Amino acid sequence: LLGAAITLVAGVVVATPAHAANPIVTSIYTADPAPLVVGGTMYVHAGRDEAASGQQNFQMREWRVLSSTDAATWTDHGARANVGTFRWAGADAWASEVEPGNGNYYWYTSVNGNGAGWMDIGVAVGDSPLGPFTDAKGGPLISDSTPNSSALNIDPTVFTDDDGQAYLYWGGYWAPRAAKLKPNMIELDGPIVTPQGLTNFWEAPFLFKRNGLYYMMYAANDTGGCVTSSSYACQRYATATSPMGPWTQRGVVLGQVSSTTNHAGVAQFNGQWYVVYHNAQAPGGGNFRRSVAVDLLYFNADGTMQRVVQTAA
Ligand code: FUB
Repeated sequence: LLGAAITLVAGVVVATPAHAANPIVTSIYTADPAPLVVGGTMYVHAGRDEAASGQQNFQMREWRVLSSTDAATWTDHGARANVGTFRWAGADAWASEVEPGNGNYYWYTSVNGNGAGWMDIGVAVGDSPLGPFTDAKGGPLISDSTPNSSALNIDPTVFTDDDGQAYLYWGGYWAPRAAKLKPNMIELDGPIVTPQGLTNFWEAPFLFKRNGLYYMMYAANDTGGCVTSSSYACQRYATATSPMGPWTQRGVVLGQVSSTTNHAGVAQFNGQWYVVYHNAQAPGGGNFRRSVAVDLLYFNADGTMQRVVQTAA
């Protein structure tokens, strides 16, 4: 465990920010983490990988909540939503993210609609980051039949700007999508658009703002040399002066991880920036038995991001 350390360097007391021994949970496999800071707690909403050893496809039926008050010691609060939360869904509790709004917490999820095609995006609502959560709409927010939504409808990220306007990004397999949300957080406000500038976008967008600049991290199935084979992805990032873009490509922030998929989120917590992502490092882990990890994230003075140093412990 790496807690906050105090070191004496040349007579100056230097506090090393806390971060976790990675992976942060090893009793189960966890994936697709999305961090959310509320007060003095960092929550991580994540899926659970239930694939058997050697199984070569995802088996995911629930979303769990992890939390920490120091980014070093983590509590697993168990499953707080699952495929059954959505009566219209049947399988595949893929990537998700929770966003506050209207005094509630909205859990945007990738889930496979029953007979409705491939993947949809659902939204559940609860009155705390831990829930309990119930279906907020009674049907998908984004479905295969949503006009102009020919992207794979996975991996929602929601960001609420300082003026209260919320933005939804999602998508997979080369096709990012974006739309505004109405104040009720469960309906689109305006058209679905294809944001420009997200080079080599594959999946897993994560939108946040720092010092007035918008940042989009995403998994890139990359031709630019950041992965050893096209089975893997790295996390690229882009910046924009508007939450709908256009986006300017800035480079790689998180290189290839030990799982083929690469899914990450960012949060500022107790004055330190963190990246939360998954890999295959837990005992018995693999591409379909992934584990959440937390590492420190640093920005340069010009707002660019330093490449993350992945730690194992
Ligand atoms: O966990 C299932 C899918 O794998 C997610 O939706 C993607 O982001 C990738 O991590």
